[in-house]
Amino acid sequence: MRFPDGFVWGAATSAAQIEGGVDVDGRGPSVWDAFAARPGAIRDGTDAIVAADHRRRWRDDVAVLADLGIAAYRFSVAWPRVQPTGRGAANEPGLDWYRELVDALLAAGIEPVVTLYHWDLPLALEDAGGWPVRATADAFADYAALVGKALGDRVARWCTVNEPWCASMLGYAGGQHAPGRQEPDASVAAAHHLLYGHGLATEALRSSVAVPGREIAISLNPYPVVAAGERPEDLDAARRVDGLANRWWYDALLRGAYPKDVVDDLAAVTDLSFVRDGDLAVIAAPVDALGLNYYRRYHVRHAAGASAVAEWPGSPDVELVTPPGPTTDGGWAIEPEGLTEALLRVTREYDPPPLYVHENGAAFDEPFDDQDRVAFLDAHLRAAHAAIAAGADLRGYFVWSLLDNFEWAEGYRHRFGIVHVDYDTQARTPKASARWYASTLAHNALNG
Ligand code: IFM
Repeated sequence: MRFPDGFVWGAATSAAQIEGGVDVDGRGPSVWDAFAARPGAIRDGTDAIVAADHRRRWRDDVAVLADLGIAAYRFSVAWPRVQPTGRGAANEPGLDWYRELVDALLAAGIEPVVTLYHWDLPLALEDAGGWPVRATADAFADYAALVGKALGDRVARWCTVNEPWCASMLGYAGGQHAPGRQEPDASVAAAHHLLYGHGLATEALRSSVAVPGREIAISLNPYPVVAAGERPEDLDAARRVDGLANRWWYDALLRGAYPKDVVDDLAAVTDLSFVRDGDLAVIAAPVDALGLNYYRRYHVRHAAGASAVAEWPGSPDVELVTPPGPTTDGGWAIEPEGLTEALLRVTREYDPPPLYVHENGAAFDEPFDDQDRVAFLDAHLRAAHAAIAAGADLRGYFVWSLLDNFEWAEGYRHRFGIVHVDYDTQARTPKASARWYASTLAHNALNG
């Protein structure tokens, strides 16, 4: 089962989940530092002050990537390392480290893929209102320009924002992610400003990235939605969740308008008065690629009041259910065919730019011989292959994640890495899945 020539095989991480080194380079505090310090916010009571200690051990991690033959490494830049308060001149020691990391990757023949925002908002910007405030999007554009200027002579592939649905809805509506606010109206403003910030950052990167083959993308996390019931209200619950999880983002980015039914649903919590003339044109300025992060489908039914305080602003009566069948350690149903569906849905309904799976992986607590992860990755790569065969212009796949890491509100309970991290010694040990992935990408093909 061969993949197209030139298919990009990668691995992904994010700054807040692996770097640690919060006291190095003059880095400022992020919303996740503050959130993790709140009693009860992180399930196992941990924080990301050390995480996988990547800020200090990054050379080892580049060596691991090289040893596995991974062609592209998608990592994120920590905004508070570049601008400790989220504004003002660049903090050069922070940028210098990212320059060093990029140079080491390039020297090892590994292509860097730089994500600008993977949820670690500088705390000072949250204190000034956070993503619900328009000024945060303007600040993000300034930050994008600084990073673009520093790395734009050596990095071709960029991602502006990772999973804006999570950053807005989990952070400002459900509150299970930083900054932990439960304000439905603010979550929608955050969603809009994350998209607007993406558009502004795309403009900034276009003028600063000079490497041939420049590719600017955003990474979304689509969830194919299945109605768990046949009542009209179950179908309506599925429509609502599909609207907020998927169509809100696709429609804005690829059609330049928010979907009317979702706007109507949201009228219960917001009048969208923060959307200004011209914003949607900025948001919908063409990107060169679209990243999709796939983990699972959503199975949804109507249940009165089930989501009164949750990540579905304007829809207090939707409930997510787990279908029968195998799950990952996090309880997420394993449904590889959902990846085919996600890739084909965007292909058929939106005429998107070239696609990448920017993240796909699973939590399994199998320290070294992680056969469940091998089976998961194999099944999902087959699903990706099926989508290509059916017409999706999929150009690459990034496994989530290179390393075991800080899984946000779950702390260190869930291990997503193909490389095991011993958090006592910080030793890295490639798991069976890492060897399997190395062999797969070396052949550019799956067996049979
Ligand atoms: O760990 C996260 C990542 O930060 C964003 N996408 C989903 C992953 C697994 O939950």
